[in-house]
Amino acid sequence: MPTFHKFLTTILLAVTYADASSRYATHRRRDIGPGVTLETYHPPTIYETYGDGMDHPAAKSASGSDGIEEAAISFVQSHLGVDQASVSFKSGFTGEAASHAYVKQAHNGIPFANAVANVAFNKADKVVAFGSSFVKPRSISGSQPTISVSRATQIAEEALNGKFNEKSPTLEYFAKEDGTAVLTHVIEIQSEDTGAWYEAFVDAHSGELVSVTDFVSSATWRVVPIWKQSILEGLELLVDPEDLLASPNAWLSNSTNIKTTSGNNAITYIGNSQGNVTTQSTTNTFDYLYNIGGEPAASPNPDCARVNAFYVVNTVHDFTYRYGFTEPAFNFQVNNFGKGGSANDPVLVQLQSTAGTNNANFATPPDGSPGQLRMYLWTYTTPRRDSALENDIVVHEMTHGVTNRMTGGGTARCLQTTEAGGMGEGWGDALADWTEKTSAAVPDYVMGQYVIGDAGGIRTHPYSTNATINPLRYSSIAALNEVHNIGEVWANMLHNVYAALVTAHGWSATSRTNPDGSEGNIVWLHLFIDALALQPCNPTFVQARDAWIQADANRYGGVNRCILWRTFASKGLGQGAANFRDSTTIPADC
Ligand SMILES: *[C@@H]1O[C@H](CO)[C@@H](O)[C@H](O)[C@H]1NC(C)=O
Ligand SMILES: *[C@@H]1O[C@H](CO)[C@@H](O)[C@H](O)[C@H]1NC(C)=O
Ligand SMILES: *[C@@H]1O[C@H](CO)[C@@H](O)[C@H](O)[C@H]1NC(C)=O
Ligand SMILES: [Ca+2]
Ligand SMILES: [Zn+2]
Repeated sequence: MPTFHKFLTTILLAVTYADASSRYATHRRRDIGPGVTLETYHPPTIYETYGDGMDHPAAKSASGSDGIEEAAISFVQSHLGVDQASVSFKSGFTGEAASHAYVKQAHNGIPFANAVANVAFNKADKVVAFGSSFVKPRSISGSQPTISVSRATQIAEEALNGKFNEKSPTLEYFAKEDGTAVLTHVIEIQSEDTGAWYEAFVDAHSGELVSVTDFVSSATWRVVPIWKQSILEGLELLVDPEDLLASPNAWLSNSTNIKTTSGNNAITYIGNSQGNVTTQSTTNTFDYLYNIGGEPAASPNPDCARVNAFYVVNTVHDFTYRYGFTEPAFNFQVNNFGKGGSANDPVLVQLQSTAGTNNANFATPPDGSPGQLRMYLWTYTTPRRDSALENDIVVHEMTHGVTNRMTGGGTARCLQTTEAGGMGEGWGDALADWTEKTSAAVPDYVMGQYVIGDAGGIRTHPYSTNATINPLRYSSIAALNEVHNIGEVWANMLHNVYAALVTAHGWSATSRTNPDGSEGNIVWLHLFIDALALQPCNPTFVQARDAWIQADANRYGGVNRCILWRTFASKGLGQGAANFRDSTTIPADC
């Protein structure tokens, strides 16, 4: 289907980040599948209000339903200077204070999908408001389709990765951004897998997917985006950040109209009550600012903290899901949607816990029992700082859940030794490091700068490809006995593996939702997740290295084998490494 693929490539390229904000009123960009983005168009809307009201051509009585229809059509005709056949009545009703009519633009008796108008009349039968997105197309395509509904259905199913839901398709015109109007087959497509539910507009002459309506409404979150480290880099308002393949019912519970920071993957609350959540009874907009000069417990900070932690934990759920931390792989969800694994184990995210200070922890019980993430306040600064606003801390903690569940088959018993527990700390830092990349560059990475109020962060060294800046090697472990310090050795190795893979294969900006690319950052996370399930219970560094190399053999036929050996060996974890004695040896064929 050359037309289709060419089209999707074009719409992907046509969207540039820079001009996005000026297009919010007329455009919407949607990720509709792995690596596929569709930008939909809605003609500009004019809106006029008239206070006490304006007379209109059919000023008889707009209150009966026939009256509204006639009055609205004649008003639109005269106000916009269009003929009667261009206006088709859709619906209307009379309320306590006004009567409302909704019309559509039409051509040859076929309505337009995205060129509509609404007229309101007051009790004195005067027009009080008029909104319109009617268009004056420079060309209109023929009103007899030349592409069949069944062909259009195939195109829509393939593009949206779902199935036609048997709702009768309709024929409607669609006003395009280039000033033309095209005839479209309108077909509903749903996906059981992702929960997606779209209306697809397929050009009935060219077969092009022109637009979609997305019926799944989700939510808006003001958060520290996952690619930023902390609140110091600023909050942003994100719309629909969830990945519906990983979270089919989105992040919020669907059982009630009252939405809270409680959903299928996580419950985020403050204090000792799981009911102490942030609640939105009217809209799905979780929009709270943060006052950095105020204490974490002073409004609006608790709400912002709950929303950000909820967002980060769900985001980690979603992208690790894409790479294999799924229901049968022992993940954390209330409802497993019949996909295997043990259910009823969301992550309970407790913020501002008074059980401690200057730390955070994650308790991972076996699959089927909820994980417990506890975040404490940090007291190095005045006011104190809440680690819920430092994404790397939240990601680090969530990674404990991922690694404890995936190593050894969901028993949560297999990262208990000092060496394995040390790597447990390292994986968390390494995954936080991964989430914050915004280009192929691999700058030094410093954990925990915000909570401690110090650019040096909470570890002994930055993670770095420069051995002067981070001299840690496999043999360094011999002098270390604390899991976080041991973890730094592992995280720095993984930082260097990441750099080597990105150097070899490039970098993908869509790695969190598209695990199918060949870029180095995608390869790195696949090997990271795959190796967890491959490695033995309570692995050593040597065994964990072997699991990465085996993961590469399984997934990529071993194409990265020498890159992995060279990088691990550069840190002393070469072929002869044992008992914290370095080896820089690599296989002879590397
Ligand atoms: C709502 O959620 C429940 C359980 O979480 C699920 O069984 C049900 O299918 C969901 N309903 C919809 C419409 O998504
Ligand atoms: C609930 O959260 C608020 C902050 O929104 C906090 O002040 C209060 O102490 C919490 N209640 C309990 C019972 O922990
Ligand atoms: C490594 O870091 C040291 C110390 O900051 C610096 O002098 C050196 O130029 C760096 N090497 C490279 C290759 O960047
Ligand atoms: Ca589970
Ligand atoms: Zn930790």
